[in-house]
Amino acid sequence: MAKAKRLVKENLKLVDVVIEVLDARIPSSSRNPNMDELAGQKPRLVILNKSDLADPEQTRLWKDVLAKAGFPSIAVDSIKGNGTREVPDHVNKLAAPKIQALVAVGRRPRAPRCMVLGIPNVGKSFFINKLVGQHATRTGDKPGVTRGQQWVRVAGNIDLLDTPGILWPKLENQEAAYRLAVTGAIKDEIYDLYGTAGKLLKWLAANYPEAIRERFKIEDLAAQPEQLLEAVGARRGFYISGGAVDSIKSARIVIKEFREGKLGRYTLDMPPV
Ligand SMILES: Nc1nc2c(ncn2[C@@H]2O[C@H](COP(=O)(O)OP(=O)(O)OP(=O)(O)O)[C@@H](O)[C@H]2O)c(=O)[nH]1
Ligand SMILES: [Mg+2]
Repeated sequence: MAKAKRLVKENLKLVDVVIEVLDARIPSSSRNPNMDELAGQKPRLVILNKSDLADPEQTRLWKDVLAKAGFPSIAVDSIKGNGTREVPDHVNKLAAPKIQALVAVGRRPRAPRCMVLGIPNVGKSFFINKLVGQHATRTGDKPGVTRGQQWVRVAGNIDLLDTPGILWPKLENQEAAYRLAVTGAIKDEIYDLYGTAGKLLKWLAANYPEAIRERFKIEDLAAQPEQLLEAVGARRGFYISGGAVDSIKSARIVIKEFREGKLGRYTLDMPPV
């Protein structure tokens, strides 16, 4: 982890703009706590990725919150490519002062350089691929920058360091850890699947009763998480030998369908008011 952080720090020295990829469903929980320290004073563009899975109204509110904090942001769907076309304009604008400063000391203007940062599974690779597209030219190692780094010239004349920097989320905060688990940012082996799915069902039952009533046909939405999971299993016909409901299988299905957006579009981190 220390090595990864050092690598990110080294790479950050090479760029003019940091592109911070967040999960639009959890813009706060998917943020690396060291981001401000790491990115320092570099201009930053925030990507609210997987916006196709988030509540559009909440995404709009998050964009306002971020703007007030000084960070321009774009809601992106890196699968379909929605939003990625806006990236070059933002980057060019953010890098302009730096490029102008270079010109002012007699250097030639150059393409802005940027790097993509984010915690695991927020969609950095998908985002980079969409940005790079098919028309990108690999500009190879830049002399005088560093050895072994691949730069890619992407549409809109910006240079992208094509290795995304992986950062780590904050897992000490239990609520954030739960949200990271639900959205798939932390490995399935290291969290309590049953507890997480139960909590999610309970939250949906309390806040979006129609969604789960329709999808899972659960009658008693006020029931405990264990009973909600059992109801899902019974409904879907998940039984183990002996006739008991396979609630672990229910849990797995609930998480899977949530992540695929089959239960609807939800934002788990509410924007601060
Ligand atoms: N619905 C949806 N899914 C996305 C989007 N972007 C990425 N994904 C999915 O999210 C998963 C992770 O995407 P990656 O691009 O591999 O994520 P990453 O940040 O590069 O992950 P690491 O390399 O592990 O750090 C993949 O299964 C993608 O299909 C998006 O905008 N919308
Ligand atoms: Mg990746």
